[in-house]
Amino acid sequence: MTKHFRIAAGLAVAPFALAAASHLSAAPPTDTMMNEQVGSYDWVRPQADYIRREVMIPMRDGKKLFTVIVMRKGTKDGPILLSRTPYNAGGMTSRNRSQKIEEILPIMDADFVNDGYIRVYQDVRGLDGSEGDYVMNRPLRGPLNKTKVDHATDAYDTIDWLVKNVKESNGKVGITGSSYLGFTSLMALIDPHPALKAAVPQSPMVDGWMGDDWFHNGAFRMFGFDYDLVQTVKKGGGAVPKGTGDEYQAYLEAGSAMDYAKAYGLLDLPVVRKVLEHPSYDAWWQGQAVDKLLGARKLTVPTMLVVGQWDQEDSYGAPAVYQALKANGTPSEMVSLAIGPWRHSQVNYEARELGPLKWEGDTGAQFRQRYMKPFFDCHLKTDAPKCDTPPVVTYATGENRWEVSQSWPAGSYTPLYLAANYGLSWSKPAAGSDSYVSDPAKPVPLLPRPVHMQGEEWKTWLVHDQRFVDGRTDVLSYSTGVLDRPVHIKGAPKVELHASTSGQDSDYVVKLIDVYPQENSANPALAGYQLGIGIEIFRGRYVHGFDKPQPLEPGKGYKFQWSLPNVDHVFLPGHKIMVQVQSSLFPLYDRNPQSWVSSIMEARPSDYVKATETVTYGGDAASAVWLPVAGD
Ligand code: PG9
Repeated sequence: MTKHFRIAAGLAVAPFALAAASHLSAAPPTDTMMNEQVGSYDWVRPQADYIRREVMIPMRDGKKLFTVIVMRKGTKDGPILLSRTPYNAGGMTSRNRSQKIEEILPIMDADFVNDGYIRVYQDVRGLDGSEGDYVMNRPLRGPLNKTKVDHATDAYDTIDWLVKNVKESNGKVGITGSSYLGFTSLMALIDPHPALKAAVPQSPMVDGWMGDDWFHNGAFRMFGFDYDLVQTVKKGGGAVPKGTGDEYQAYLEAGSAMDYAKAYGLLDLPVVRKVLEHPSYDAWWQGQAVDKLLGARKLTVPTMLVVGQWDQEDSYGAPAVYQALKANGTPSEMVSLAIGPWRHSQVNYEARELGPLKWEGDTGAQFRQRYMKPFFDCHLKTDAPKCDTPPVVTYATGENRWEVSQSWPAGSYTPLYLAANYGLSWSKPAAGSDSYVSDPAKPVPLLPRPVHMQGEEWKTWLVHDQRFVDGRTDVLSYSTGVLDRPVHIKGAPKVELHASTSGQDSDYVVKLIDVYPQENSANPALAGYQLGIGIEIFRGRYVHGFDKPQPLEPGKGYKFQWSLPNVDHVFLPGHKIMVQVQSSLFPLYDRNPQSWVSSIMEARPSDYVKATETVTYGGDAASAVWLPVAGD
């Protein structure tokens, strides 16, 4: 060690030695072989700018739920903002193990805790630090749940304990969170605690069969098994161990959902067996539909429903609850809707862009500060400001601006008809048809291969350039000419597809696409871009009803009708509108064998057959996409 370093080292050691000596003398001598592992360490230091408490809150059945309470030091008379999560409340409130409150909480919380709010996160029953049995999306007490507890009672008991035991609170509670946390927020609205004064469910899971997470219009999302393996296994859980290859190939080689579950040992998971046992929209699924549960009740807690228009996981739930509540006469003062330019849950993160699309600023922060927090403030604060929550607030993508509407949908449905020569026409065209061969051995990919749905691709696949399917003979593409005026749509486009199959079952996927001008010097990445504005599937066997799957008669024409996700979008002049029709979207959805099997979950390799699909237009079988055109 050089002389210089030694002195420096000596100097460096001296203060430590002095400091240590002042403490060490108080401690017993440390012999060299004592066990050096200590029991615990409190990472929240005295210098922290916040208070963080971990408590076990007793539920009515005696089970205790792990709950973390965080607030800035000095908070008093504060509203409580509660989230009930299956994703580890302890971890969600200890990011970076910082001494600064803004650093340990999710970024959406900063505005709230810096304005006197008390933030509370709780592990749902049976997961992480909470006691009890875990049941995925635990149904409401009743025919599907014979126990005395569910997310409504657990929320009630939690709120009751909080307002009685958190001395810094003003006795008023709001509830929020995205996806599963949006689901638990909605469930808290059933027989709510009187202290619950406002709710903002974001991208809530509402109906797992109709359009949230597990199925869309009957087509099954096999990647849900990965989620099951993560969420319902105490030891060894995680993504299904199919390696790092092309997921398109992995799922194709596995075969049906049952074959896939067997190949990866998933049948031991009750939640996997439940889904395999309930492929159709039966009483088990219908009984869990939260839009139906809430639509049958009077809403007593002001609620702002939030969703992203490119939400790849739960685009169905929030608009469905909104429509169900409006249908039962719930006034705008009690229920409002917000749709932003976001992927799943992006409302709670930085949202300046999505894929190649760039917005006017951070639309997540804009929404939270301009609409979400004022909504909570006016219902939760002591000496609250007046409520002026807009009935519907949406971000008009294309023109990239927030706008308020008095109702939703906010456009009048206008048919855009499929026409000859792969055209689209605002007036009914002459009759005709186009055909393609759908081959389950070569399904249309969700994304360019190799497909990886575990990573970043998963967040943005809905805005991926659709040109990657160019040239596929099993994808029909219809287009308008270049638009000479904007076409502004505000609502859920509705598909009316007249089609027949040579098989006995078929899936149909329709994509509504915004085609950008071929040249774009301002942003070359968008030159000619084909941006999905809505992509949705319909499983043909349910054409007579989602609870009664029936074979299709080969060669017979059917009218298939379903909705695309809710959007506020402007097709600008110079752009084109495109509609694509295909019969698979793989491996997002399991393949339709196209021969008749009682349950596609258990289709055998020999059941998968090619089929010729025929799409008709004009005349009495005029396929169209009905666009909710706003009268700007
Ligand atoms: N979409 C996720 C999920 C919700 C509910 C059930 C299963 C999955 C989520 O992001 O929580």
